[in-house]
Amino acid sequence: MSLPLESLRAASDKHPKPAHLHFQYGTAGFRTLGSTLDSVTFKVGVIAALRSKKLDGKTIGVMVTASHNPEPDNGVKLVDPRGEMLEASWEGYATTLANTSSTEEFLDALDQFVKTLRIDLSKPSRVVYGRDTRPSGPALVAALEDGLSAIGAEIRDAGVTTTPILHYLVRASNYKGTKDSYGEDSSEGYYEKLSSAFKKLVAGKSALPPLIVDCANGVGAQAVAEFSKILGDKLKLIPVNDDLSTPGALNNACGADFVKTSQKIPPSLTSVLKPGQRACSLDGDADRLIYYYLDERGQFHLLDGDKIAALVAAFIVELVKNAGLEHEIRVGIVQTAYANGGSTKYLSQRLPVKCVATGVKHLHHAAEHYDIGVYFEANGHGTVLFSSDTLKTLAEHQPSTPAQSTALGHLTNLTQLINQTVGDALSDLLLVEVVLAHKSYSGFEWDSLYVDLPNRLVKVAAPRHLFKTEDAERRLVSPPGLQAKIDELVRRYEAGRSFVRPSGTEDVVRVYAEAMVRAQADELAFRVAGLVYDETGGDPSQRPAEFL
Ligand code: G16
Repeated sequence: MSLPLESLRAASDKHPKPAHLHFQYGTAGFRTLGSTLDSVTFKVGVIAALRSKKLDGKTIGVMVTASHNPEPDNGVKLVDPRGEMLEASWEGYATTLANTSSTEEFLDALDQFVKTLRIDLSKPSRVVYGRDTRPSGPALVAALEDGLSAIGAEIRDAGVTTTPILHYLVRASNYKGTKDSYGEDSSEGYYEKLSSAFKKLVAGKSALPPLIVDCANGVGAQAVAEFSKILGDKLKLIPVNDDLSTPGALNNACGADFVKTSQKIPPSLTSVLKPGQRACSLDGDADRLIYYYLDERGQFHLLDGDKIAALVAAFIVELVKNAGLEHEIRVGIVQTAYANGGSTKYLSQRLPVKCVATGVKHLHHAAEHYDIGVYFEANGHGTVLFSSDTLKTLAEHQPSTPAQSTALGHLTNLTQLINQTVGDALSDLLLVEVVLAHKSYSGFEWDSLYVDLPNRLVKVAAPRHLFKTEDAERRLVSPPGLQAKIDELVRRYEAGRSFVRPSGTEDVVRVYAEAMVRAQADELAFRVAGLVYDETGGDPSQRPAEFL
């Protein structure tokens, strides 16, 4: 069987590539201005179908989202059969195909690609896709559908949904009716699975105080509304920033990225959040979660991905021990260079900790090496993975005391509560609430697990292709000489640490710095940003004032 060249040609002609643009499958798929992504999304439809054929007709996912990015951005990423990110080698193929400049070049490259990878075109192809609430979404989904129909894929439209639900649907549909079943293959199945595990985990605990949820004016608002219906009094969620109709509202002065980066509450919460009350923010596609609270003096306290990892890991370690399984099950942590030095110190005194490059895909794969792998990026993106051996151990373990039996029950319910396909803000929220209920912690006690070093994240508008890193992105290898200048600067600050890396989702270079006191962390970040700016030939008259 050969490629349906005529239908592919006709469809491709409708989706020409903008001549001047280069596309790159980055940290989380293709991501740039939504108005430029028509040709890429069409081609992703074709690639998704070929990936499915290559994997013997397994369902592949496609999500149209730009997550935390501003509303005019959009993006498209592929989801592999177990609900994980696309296998790394295919990222390069996707980039090559996305940059073919004409229909003929695209068809030639496709033909080559099919031959090189020995894709059996007679196999079926199945693709499920969804999108977030961005205005550019419907047109991009139409382009995606053109690609899918040109190659004859079986399609399923999951509509406007969160990224984690799309990942869930991919896995649930591929493992339906098998011993690895992931739950009922529908969004209702997702809500039901998580809610039912949550209810079991908090049974007998005193009612949790209501939780304010900043939905970033994105699709997470939908998921919060659904969970509220099912959970009722078990957990009262108070949605804010749940406006899905005002243009420009998405991620604007709200959401997880705003809170983490600006280290303050969204202005819209000023009159809502009372001292001591805990609140959280999702991002635009609900795969990140950040908590926070104001103390009695009105001072802001951030409970970010590092704090979530510490809270959750300590709870799981305690349950493993109480279940009598501390010799069978090894818990480990995965972080990135953005992890606060305070958290790394705290965690590595208790557990094995590994540092990997930014991007959930890197953390996910590293976490798979542990029996239970807890991975979180500081930005609130993460989850917990239970290996198949661990699931077997939990299923077969014979507890010898009632306390062991209770702990074992909790661990088993956690395997159902946690969406193990990818970071999931709603699943993580329920997980955090379970731990807070069990430990009787308020935000204050949680925050007291360890002290964060003051830190600052700065974006520099510099040509990011000039920046290459090593050592899990902690050091620059290019531009040459810049790392030595950063090292020189860092030495002057107590507990100073700083690194520079090109973003994989925005056209910027990111600078992170931390130090013993706030003013020094800010100064170090801005000085390193200044070095980056100067190094890349920024116009001195345009140099941002804060880059000293
Ligand atoms: C994506 C990735 C995350 C990553 C973030 C920022 O998040 O899934 O793993 O931390 O981008 O990446 P970068 O610093 O390379 O721009 P999201 O929530 O935007 O999908």
